[in-house]
This record gives sequence, C-alpha cells and structure tokens, in this order.
Amino acid sequence: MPTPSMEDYIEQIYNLMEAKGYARVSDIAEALEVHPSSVTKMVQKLDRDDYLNYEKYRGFILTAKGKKVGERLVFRHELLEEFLEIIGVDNENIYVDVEGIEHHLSWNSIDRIGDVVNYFKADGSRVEELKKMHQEAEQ
Ligand SMILES: [Mn+2]
Repeated sequence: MPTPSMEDYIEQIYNLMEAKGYARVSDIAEALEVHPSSVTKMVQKLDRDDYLNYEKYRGFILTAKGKKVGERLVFRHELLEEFLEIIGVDNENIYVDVEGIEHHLSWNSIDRIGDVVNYFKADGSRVEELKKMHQEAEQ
C-alpha cells in the first residue's frame, strides 16, 4: 500500500498524464508545491515499487499498477469533493479539506460516502431539503 505522500504523487502524476500524456519533475513539483529534489527522491521510490517508469525525454509514465491506483485516488478525491459540496461546505474550503482527509479514510468509509452522494443525486429535492436545514441552522 502506498503511503499518504506516495498517494499524493501518484494522484498528481495521474492527473498530469491525463492532461499532457506525461509528467516531468518540474510539473510534479509545481502541482504539489514541493522542491524538485523531493520529487526526484519520491519518483525513485515509486519506480522501485513499480508504480512508474522513467522514459528519457518524455518524463514519468505510470505503470499499469500505478494507473490503477491513480484512477482510484482520483475517483476518491472527486467523490469527496462532491460529498462536501452536497453537504454545503463553502467552495473555498472544499479542495483543501479533501486534500486533508482523503488519505485518512478507509475504503469502507469511502464506499459509504459514495452511497450518501448517490442518495442525494438520485433526487434533487433531497439536496434542497438539506440546504433548507442548513440555512435554518445558520439563522
Ligand atoms: Mn487529492
């Protein structure tokens, strides 16, 4: 299992690959707001653990294993954003809050949160009802 920090890297490399087809050290450093030397160290570890390969002139490419993990991490991130949005969390908090909690929930919790998201998405009036409660509580 990747550590939380490895998860952050795999997730960002997955996003970069989706956007550009590859990921360079400088792109990863920028996306994660870390120093390029930290990126170099981590990609060596991810390479050793068979999550990615380094290709000269192209940059880093996720292996099949890395892609599979990356897909799950991006799904989890998007699900949690959707969840916080549905429950009425202010937009400016959503990204940072998801980054803070995503590595610390079991897949069991993620699946149950997925049920809640589906429950609300199945019927728009449920979201409206929750919004009303939210507004009343704030008065
Ligand atoms: Mn994330």
